[in-house]
Amino acid sequence: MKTFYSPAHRQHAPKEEFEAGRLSPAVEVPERAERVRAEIERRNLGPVLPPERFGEEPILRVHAPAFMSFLGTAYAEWRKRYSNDTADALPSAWPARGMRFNDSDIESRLGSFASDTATPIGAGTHEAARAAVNVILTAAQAMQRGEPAVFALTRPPGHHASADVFGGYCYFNNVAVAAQWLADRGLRPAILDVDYHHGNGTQAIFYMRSDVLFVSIHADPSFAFPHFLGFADERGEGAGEGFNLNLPLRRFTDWAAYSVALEAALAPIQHFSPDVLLVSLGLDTFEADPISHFRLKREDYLRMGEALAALRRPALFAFEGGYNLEALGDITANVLEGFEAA
Ligand code: OKP
Ligand code: ZN
Repeated sequence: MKTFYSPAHRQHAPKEEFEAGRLSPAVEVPERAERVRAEIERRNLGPVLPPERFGEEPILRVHAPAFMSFLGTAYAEWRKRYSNDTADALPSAWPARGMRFNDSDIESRLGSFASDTATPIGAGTHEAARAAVNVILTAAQAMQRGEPAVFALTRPPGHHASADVFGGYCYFNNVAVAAQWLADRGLRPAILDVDYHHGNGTQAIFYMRSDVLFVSIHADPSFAFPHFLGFADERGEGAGEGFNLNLPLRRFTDWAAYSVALEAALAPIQHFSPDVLLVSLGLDTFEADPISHFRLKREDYLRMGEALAALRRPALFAFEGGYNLEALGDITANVLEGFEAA
């Protein structure tokens, strides 16, 4: 299987996030993607290829123009405001209930476009996020040209970003941009999100639509991030009713329970009959993930790949979360290898 990868991701190297009442070391770090690339090379899973450049247009099919230009200039504006300070841009105030919308300065823009305090914007964040989109669009183009399966090693991740909100370590929604790009070319995409956290951004982008199916298996938002979306009763709206499926699971879910949910997710996907399955491949369901609470083991990721292959559909895998640096390469490659072996 071909892997698409750009070293530009390294330009996004957050040091800290504000979380659980304190500044703590960032977990969404460059080493994540480097570990995965190293393991793909070590196992000879296939060529690792650079992205082509796609420009802004495919991003603007999903993201709002004001959001797009905000991400382009946010860090420069932040530096101008706090010129003697080298810290990354992080919001500290939001237009909560009862307040007015305002986006006249960088502080109000950060509060208007951000959903959390864990998603810093640094000097190279925009460049890296744009490269991730180019990586997944190059992968989508390979699918359009008949590739049966590809891996987009996207970093930063994307599934928490909506049309005009960034957060949860995500800036542009890589998978949503790719799904839209494929739909614009007459292909029928379905998205399966297996990250530990609900893909609230992807859900929001396609919630009113019947042309893109979104299915997500994740930790129940009644105890897990993103807290405010991802419940089982969210089934889509208007034309999109019935085209959104959430399968929230309890803490400490292991493969026995997870595989039941996975089968429940695959049935509607098979029924939708997609031309391309996009997998938001988060690896933070692993038993030793430092920020998550499921209990999948290394070999379970082989089974996951095999289960996805049973759909007999072309598949685009896109890297999302997963924070155990030591295991990350192994469990990611296991999914891809399980898929190819089946
Ligand atoms: C991004 B991805 C938990 C705080 C979580 C943000 C998590 C973002 C996950 N106490 N903070 O879906 O892996
Ligand atoms: Zn996650």
